[in-house]
Amino acid sequence: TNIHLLGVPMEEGAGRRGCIMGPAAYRTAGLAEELAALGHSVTDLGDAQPEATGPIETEYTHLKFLPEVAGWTRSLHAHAHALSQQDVLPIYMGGDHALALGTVTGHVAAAAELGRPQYVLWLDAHSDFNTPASSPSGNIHGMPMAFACGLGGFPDLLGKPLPAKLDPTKLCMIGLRSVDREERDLLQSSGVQAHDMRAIDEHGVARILRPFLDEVAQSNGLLHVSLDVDFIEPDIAPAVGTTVPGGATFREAHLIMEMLHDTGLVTSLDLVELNPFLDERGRTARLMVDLTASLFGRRVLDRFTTSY
Ligand code: DIR
Ligand code: MN
Ligand code: MN
Ligand code: MN
Repeated sequence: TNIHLLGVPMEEGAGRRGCIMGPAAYRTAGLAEELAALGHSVTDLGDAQPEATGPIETEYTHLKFLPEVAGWTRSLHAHAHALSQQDVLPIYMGGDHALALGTVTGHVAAAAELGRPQYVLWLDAHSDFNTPASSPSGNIHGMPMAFACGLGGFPDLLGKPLPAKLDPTKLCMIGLRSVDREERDLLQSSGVQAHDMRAIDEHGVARILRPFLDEVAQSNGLLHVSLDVDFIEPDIAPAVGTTVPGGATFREAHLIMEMLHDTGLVTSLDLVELNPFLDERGRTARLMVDLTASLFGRRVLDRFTTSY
């Protein structure tokens, strides 16, 4: 695979500072080298820059860093759209989860032009499905999927109308354990395929993920994966501003990545919310690199001779 890494040093969507250091931490942890060692061709495009914007109008005065987030959204939307027209697999090294305002909408727009369905797998403790009206915090990283699905009330973040909306029924979320009250109603009425941690407890990740991957394959879909550090249990992934106990275990997270690799369906990837300022000697950055390596083919044994 021809992998292109794009750094996204943004932190204005999150409630605390530090995600700006994420891309540097992934480089220090050896993301490019690990992927190259698996036989992939890897190009580091360096860091994206936000576009300059004027003030952004809104009636929702609690929205934080609106011009900064809008500048990133416009820039990343254009990057994602352009990258999806090359024969490459982009990895967006965040940066907070507001980066998905641009990456997901850019890939959805490009997929619509191709006439192929765009699917999104959202691995996160949070559904990030708030609108400006429902958000209790005003932190825009809690809103990107509502924006991508075209829900109302958003200011002009993109500088133009959404070229295409993400179909919420093609959005699968796994790992949920912190959803705000109004956000839950929006999520459920939109028809998102939402799976909370209890679903993992009761059924295991494989039984949850398999039907979604089958659906993507059968419809010849494109698949964007968005991996938030807080999807993982904070005991093993402490470097995130919004830890929530009861997250995915080491093996649950790796199994998802291994299954994704086996299908060959993934076409783009966000790595988000890593806050190196909160890390323990690079431990979380290394775990994120290892999970990405599993998604790109690292395994302990070749399994083609054994069926279970
Ligand atoms: C909360 C927290 N639902 C909010 N969201 C996120 O502020 O909207 N935390 N994404 O990481
Ligand atoms: Mn998130
Ligand atoms: Mn989260
Ligand atoms: Mn978040």
